[in-house]
Amino acid sequence: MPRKTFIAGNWKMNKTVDESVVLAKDVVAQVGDVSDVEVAICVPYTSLTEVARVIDGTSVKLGAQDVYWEESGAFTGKVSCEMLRSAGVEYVIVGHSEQRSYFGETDEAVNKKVHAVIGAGLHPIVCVGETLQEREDAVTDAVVARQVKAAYDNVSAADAKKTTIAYEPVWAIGTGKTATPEMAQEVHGTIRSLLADMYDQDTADSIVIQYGGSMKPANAKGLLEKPDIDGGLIGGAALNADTFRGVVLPE
Ligand code: 3PY
Repeated sequence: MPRKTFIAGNWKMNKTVDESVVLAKDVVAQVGDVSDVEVAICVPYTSLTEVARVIDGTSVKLGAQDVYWEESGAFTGKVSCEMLRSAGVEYVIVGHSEQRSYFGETDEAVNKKVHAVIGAGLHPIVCVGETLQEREDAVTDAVVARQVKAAYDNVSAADAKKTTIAYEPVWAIGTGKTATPEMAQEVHGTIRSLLADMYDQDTADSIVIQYGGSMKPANAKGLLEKPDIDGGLIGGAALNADTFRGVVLPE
């Protein structure tokens, strides 16, 4: 079965509750009835419940930007999968490079989050990607393979099919630099082959692999035309409903 294109907006640490409601309404007006592309918006925790109300009854899905793997307890500042689920969340970003680099997120923590998210009946968007130094050192494939293998440690094929991978080269995040479609396809193809080795071809063919890193209307079509690029995790361009639409429905 062909993979459905999946575009998720990552609003990062932007938008108050009121601003989120305004943007979510604009997103619904632009892409709220799109059915051939899966569309999600990953909003700040504080805006989840209000945005859930806005998108209710539309085709736009709700996502969170992180989670903690424990179910409950003395973990000040953390939010559990069940809390997210009860707020209407379906997708959870894990292992974003900003979490890895600013907050010390390890491969092991990413794996625990993947298990917790799937266990709660939600869908992780697992972010992987190399730094500029790693690309220059020609270790991109090794870095991405290490991150994918670690994230999927002890995850069954059936559960792996519930996940999405976002390949986000760190050097392209928030910098305006984008990997060319050819560069991105090369890594996406490598990830798909790795998944086939780790699981089987059917599982590898089922997993949506998004590209992330300064994806915008001007480059979305070229990226999405590549055979192993199945969607995008969108930063800055997701903060405006017009540009977000331009990525969801590129011309
Ligand atoms: C970006 O495009 O900047 C992202 O980090 C998306 O997650």
